[in-house]
Amino acid sequence: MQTIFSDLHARHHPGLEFYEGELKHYHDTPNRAQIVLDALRSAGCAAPSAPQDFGLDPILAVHRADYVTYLQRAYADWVGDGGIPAGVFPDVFPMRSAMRHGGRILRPTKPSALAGYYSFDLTAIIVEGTWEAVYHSAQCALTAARIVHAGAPAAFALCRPPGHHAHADLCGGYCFLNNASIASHWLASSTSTAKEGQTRVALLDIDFHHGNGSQDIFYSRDDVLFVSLHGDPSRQYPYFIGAADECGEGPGYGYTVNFPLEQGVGDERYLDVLAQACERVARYAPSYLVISLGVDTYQFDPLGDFALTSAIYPRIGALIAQLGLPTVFIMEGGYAIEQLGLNVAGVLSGFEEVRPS
Ligand code: Q9C
Ligand code: ZN
Repeated sequence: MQTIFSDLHARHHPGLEFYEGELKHYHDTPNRAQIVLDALRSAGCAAPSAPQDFGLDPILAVHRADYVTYLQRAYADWVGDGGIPAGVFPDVFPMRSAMRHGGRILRPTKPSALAGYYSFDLTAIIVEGTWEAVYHSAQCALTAARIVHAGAPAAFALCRPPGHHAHADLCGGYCFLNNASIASHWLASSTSTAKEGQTRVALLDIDFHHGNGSQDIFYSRDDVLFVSLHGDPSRQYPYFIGAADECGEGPGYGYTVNFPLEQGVGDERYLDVLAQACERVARYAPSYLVISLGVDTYQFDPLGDFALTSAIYPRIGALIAQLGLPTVFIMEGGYAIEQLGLNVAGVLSGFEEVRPS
């Protein structure tokens, strides 16, 4: 299958993130993308293609315009205000009860406070090249969506930065623009293959972490089904949302499906739950399937607590392929550097064995 990749991802290279009470090395390192590329080349895959440019419109269809403007300007404004060159760090977050005052919170002008207005944690660090990187990461997702829309059985967007934690107006969890949501919305809005007026898209999130941004973006919609398997958010990042009783609201009720899982999940247990998730996708009978592909479910991932072995990844790809749907794979997390390439290539090759392109 075709891989879409932009080397402009390397413009985003924060050195530090804040967790466990200190500044530590940033987990979403630029070499993650290179490692996946190398593994795909070793597996005999075709060389990657550069993304096409869809402009800002498909991004603005998912993200708030003021947030997109913030992402574009944040670094310059921060440095202009005397901020450290290492990147933009929020120093305050809106208090929940501020929402009481007319259902909104005030938008500050101070760059460090504006960063808190548009962030939910301290791990989406904005540096000088961040906008360029996230813009092209989203274009990779859109290009892969277009390839599948044009009839390919599958395509892989090697996105970096990742996207599934980003909300319409919030960054966090190494994510700024929600690549999988942008691709899903673009496909759902495509009319050429709509059978009964509406194109349905299933977004299946298999990153270790709950896709809080994707869930929130589609929470009240029935034209995008969101299904996620993840470490239980009562125990694991991103915390606060992703429980099994979150099912969507209004017309979206029943179109959000969460499988929060216990620590130490092994291969057979994971495949059992993934089969349930796939059954829900099949029942929805979508025109397209988008996969938020994270491999931080791997047993030695520094940010996960599952116990999956590398042998599971081709089986995951095969299970997804058995749905028989046009499928867009979007790269999300995975931080066990030594096995990252093997695990990602495993999912894609497992898919291709069932559905060769
Ligand atoms: N002590 C993705 O996989 N920090 N994002 C965790 C653990 C944030 C993960 C801190 C993890 C974000 C796309
Ligand atoms: Zn993750």
